[in-house]
Formats: sequence, C-alpha cells, structure tokens
Amino acid sequence: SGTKSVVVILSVSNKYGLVPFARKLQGLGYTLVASGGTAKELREEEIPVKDVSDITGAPEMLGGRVKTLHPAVHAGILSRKTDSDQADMKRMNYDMVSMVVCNLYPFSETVAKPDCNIANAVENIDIGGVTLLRAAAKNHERTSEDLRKKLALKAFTHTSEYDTNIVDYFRKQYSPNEAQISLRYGMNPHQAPAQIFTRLEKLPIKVINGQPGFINLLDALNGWQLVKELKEALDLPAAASFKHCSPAGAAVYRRMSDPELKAAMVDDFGDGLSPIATAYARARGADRMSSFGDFIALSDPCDEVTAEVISREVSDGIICPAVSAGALLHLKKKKGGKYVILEVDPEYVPSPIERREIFGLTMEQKRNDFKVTPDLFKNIVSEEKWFPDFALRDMTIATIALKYTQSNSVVYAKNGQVIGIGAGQQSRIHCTRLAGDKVDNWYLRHHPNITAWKFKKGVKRAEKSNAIDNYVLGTVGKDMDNATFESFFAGPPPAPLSEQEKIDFLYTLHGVSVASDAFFPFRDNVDRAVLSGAKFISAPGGSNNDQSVIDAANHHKLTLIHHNTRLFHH
Ligand code: 93A
Repeated sequence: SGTKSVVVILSVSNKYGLVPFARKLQGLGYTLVASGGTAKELREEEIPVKDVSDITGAPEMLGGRVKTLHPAVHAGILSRKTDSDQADMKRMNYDMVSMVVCNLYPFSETVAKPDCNIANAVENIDIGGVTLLRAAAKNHERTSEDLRKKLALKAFTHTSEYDTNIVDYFRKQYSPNEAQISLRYGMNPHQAPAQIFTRLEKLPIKVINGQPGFINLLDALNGWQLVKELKEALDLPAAASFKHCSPAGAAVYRRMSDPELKAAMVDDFGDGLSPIATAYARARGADRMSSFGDFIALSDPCDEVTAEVISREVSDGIICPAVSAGALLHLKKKKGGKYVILEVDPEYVPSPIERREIFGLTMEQKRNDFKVTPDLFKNIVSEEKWFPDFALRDMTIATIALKYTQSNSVVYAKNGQVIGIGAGQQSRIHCTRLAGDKVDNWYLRHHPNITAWKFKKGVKRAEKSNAIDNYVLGTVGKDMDNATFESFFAGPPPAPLSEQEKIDFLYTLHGVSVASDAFFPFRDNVDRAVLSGAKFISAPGGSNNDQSVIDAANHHKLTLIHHNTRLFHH
C-alpha cells in the first residue's frame, strides 16, 4: 500500500551481531537509518545506511545527548494508519518507520564498576533509546502479528527494569537511610549485598541506633503489625517478643499478680511497671527461653521503665513509635552500643498488593489485611455457649498472634497474653502439642516451689531461665548436669517436682483460650488442648471431621467457635 513503510531505525550501544542483522534487513529491502556510532560501524562494512540527521535535518548534538530525539523519528514510529495521522505525516514529509533496532546505554554495568561516579552514571542514562523502545512498543498495534505483541511486552519490561536500576542507583546516592537502608548482609553473611527500600519518598521506619539485619527487619515489621493490630482491637498497650519470624510471646497491658511478676522475673519492679512495660514483661515472660535475643515490638512509645526491663535481657532490638530520652540512654548502652532501635511511623499503611521474590520469580498477592474483630467469634458450634469478655480478649490476642506466626500454628492465651505458641509445624496436632507443652512449662514456672527459689548472687538471668526450664521439664541431670544446676544455688538445690506434683498443679490451670490458623482435622487437638486448661477454642470450620471435633468439645464441655477465616502466614 501507499503507506507501507520500509524504514528501520538502528541505534545500538552494544554492537555485537549488528552487522549480519543489518545486512539481512538491507537484503529484504529496508532503508536503514542509524545514529552516529551505529551508522559508522555499518559503513565500515559497506552496508548502505542513512544518518538520522538525513531524515531529521538536525545534527546529533550535545555530545550525543540528543541523537534520535526528533519528531521525524518519533512521528515515524508513532503514526497510525488513520487519515489524520497520515495527513500529518504527509504535511511534514515524514516517512513511517516500520522497525526499531535498539539496545540501551549500559547503565547497570557502568554503576557496578567500583570507580563509577555520579557523572559517569548520569551520562549512561539512556533517554533517546528508551523513547525509541517505548514508542515502538506503544504502537505495536499497527500490525497484529504475535511477534509484535511479544516484542512490545519485552520492550516495556526492559525499559521498566532499566528505570528500576536507575532508581535503585539514585536512591542509594540521594536517599540513604531515608528511602533505603543498606544492610550488612541478608539472611546469612554470605548473602550480600542486601538492603530494604521503598518506592515512597521515605521508609516508615527510622534507624535511631545500631544497624538492623535482614532477619531483624522481618521480625520488626511482623512484630509491629501484630502489636498495632492488638492495640486497635483491644484499645490496650501491646507488646510482642519475636524470634525467627514468629512471636515467642505477645500481650496487652493487664496488671500482673505477684506470682506472674515472679515468673516473668520482674517482681523487683513491684508496682513500678508502666502499662507498656507490663505488656512487654508479659510477652517476654510467655517463653523466656525462646525470647532470648528477641526483637521487641511495642504499640506505644518506649518509656524509661520499659527500657529498664529490656536493658537487663538479652535482646537484639526494638521497634516502636517513639523512644523517650531516658529510655534511649538505657537502650543505647546495650550490645556495646549496637542495640537496634527503630522508630516506626504509626500512620503508615502499606499498599494493598504485596510482592515477594523466590528463585528469581515474583509472586504477588493481596495483603492479609483481615481485621480480627469480635464478630469473628460469633458462631459458637458447641453445646456450651459461655464466651465471656475475658475469653473474647484472649481469643483476639491468640488469633492476631496466629496471623503473624509461621504456619501451621496454634496459640494458647490467658490473662491478656500468649502463653504458648506452636509455630511452623507441618502437622496440626504437633502444633497443638508443642504449644500445649509450652503452656504447661509456662504455668509450672508459677509453682510456689520455683517462685520461692533464691539464686546465688551473680547468676545471670538467662541461666536462671535455663535452670527453671530444665527443672520444669525434668531434664536436670540430663540436658543440664546436676553440678551446673546445683551451682546456681547458695544453699541446697531444690528437690525435683514429682510427676504427681506437676499434674496436681497443672490441674489448677483453667479458662485458657486456644486459636488455630486452620481447621482441626481430628478431635485429638481438642483432647490435647483441654489438658493445658483450654475452655474456649476457635478455628476455621470446614473439615470433613468437623462433627467429631464438635463432639469432642461437647464431651469436654468447652466452647467451640467455628469461623471461616484461615490465617496461614509464611
Ligand atoms: O543520549 S541519548 O539518550 N540521546 C538520544 O537521542 C539517543 N538516541 C539513541 N542516547 C540515545 N540513543 C542511544 O544511543 C541508543 O539507545 C543506543 O544505546 C546508543 C547508540 O548510539 P551510537 O549509534 O551513536 O553508537
């Protein structure tokens, strides 16, 4: 047809393979038009080629910054076959361009060189080539061949990746510690480089002290979401103690009894704990062994007394909305000055779609922005219907904790805190058992035999926790040798708790709420939970075995709630 165009624009930085390709095009009858260096290379091989300036009437200028940026080129690429476009082309005497052959200035390769400065980087930002590619891709409809669609997608993918690399470079140059934070390494020391970044103007977290690691940030960002949701749901200050991407404990403020203060090893504060300090003491006290070296999340600003509680524990860092000046003095002394302190913007709301890369591939999903509200627990399916306010509170805590615990997970809660978490088990009964065993261990730590212990001076808190753990588990003389155990006491060491004493004491544990992140496939979960004081259980329904699980609840006279929200987290 009269509009059939035969012009090809060639503009390549990497000239590998250019000559044979251009020779083929020439043989097919195309008119070749190329930018300076590209044209030179073709002429050297005696391939007929026009300069871009031949069709634009304008020379390359600004030392090559403007080569192809001209209406003669871009109208040629972008014009459609409509009468109006064709009239425009005719008026200007422009030819249509039927093909663009282009590769871009090597930006990534340039900035990867150790001696690259900003001026080098800037000169290697391709403008005209990106425009050629985008223009050609935009007008890919001009023909309907599959190849054109494929190339259009490839071009847009390429230019977006190219821009991503430019943005990454300038973010590091112009916005370090604002829109991005460089990390020492990723999950392991051999995984460098590593960073966290945002496409927003700045990250919602600010490093006040220390240098966070990759896993610190996973814990911090999960922990923050957990305490923020707890506070929103219950209107109480909330705290979480994270380790390896699952909470070891989580709690809201609720005054602690004397045995609770003792078991959580904060009895020396007496009535001096603030609400947020109390929430953390409870969270840390849920599973002191697992919380060793934790990352802490607080819903409220960290005050001085909370910092005092934290300062004597082994901990990696903290995330909270603010840290008081007095608290900062305590926290900054930790870990030889390296304690990680992150302030988070409580107003920050993430975008609804989240992405993650695995094995070089990107996965995308809607965020789990499901809100745990009292409505979730309306559908009581057992004969027992008792579900008092304290159970609603504890069930809310257990369920929000599940949302940020590696699956499968089962969480037990009581007195405004998590008391046992079974995380990351492939078998549900293993979760229920693991969490239940942790509950038993937690409860037994309140045994008067233990709360009366007098440790020798100089015994570290972690050693005390470990001694208590072994004592409760009955592993003194096994995992911990007798001599080590005995060395912690000034006087004679405490006599072991007999199995009967443990059973009798555990028998006094009541009113526990248990939540599961997915349905219970068998009734054994209910049978096991009851042994650790379960009176209220909630889980999604939908198992073939729902009826036998309901029968188990009825058998034990407990309240069973079915809802329809699975809360897997990975
Ligand atoms: O500096 S530019 O952004 N200005 C332009 O107008 C332009 N047009 C094409 N760089 C431009 N190009 C790029 O030049 C192409 O993307 C290609 O990478 C390179 C080819 O230049 P030469 O043909 O002079 O070797």
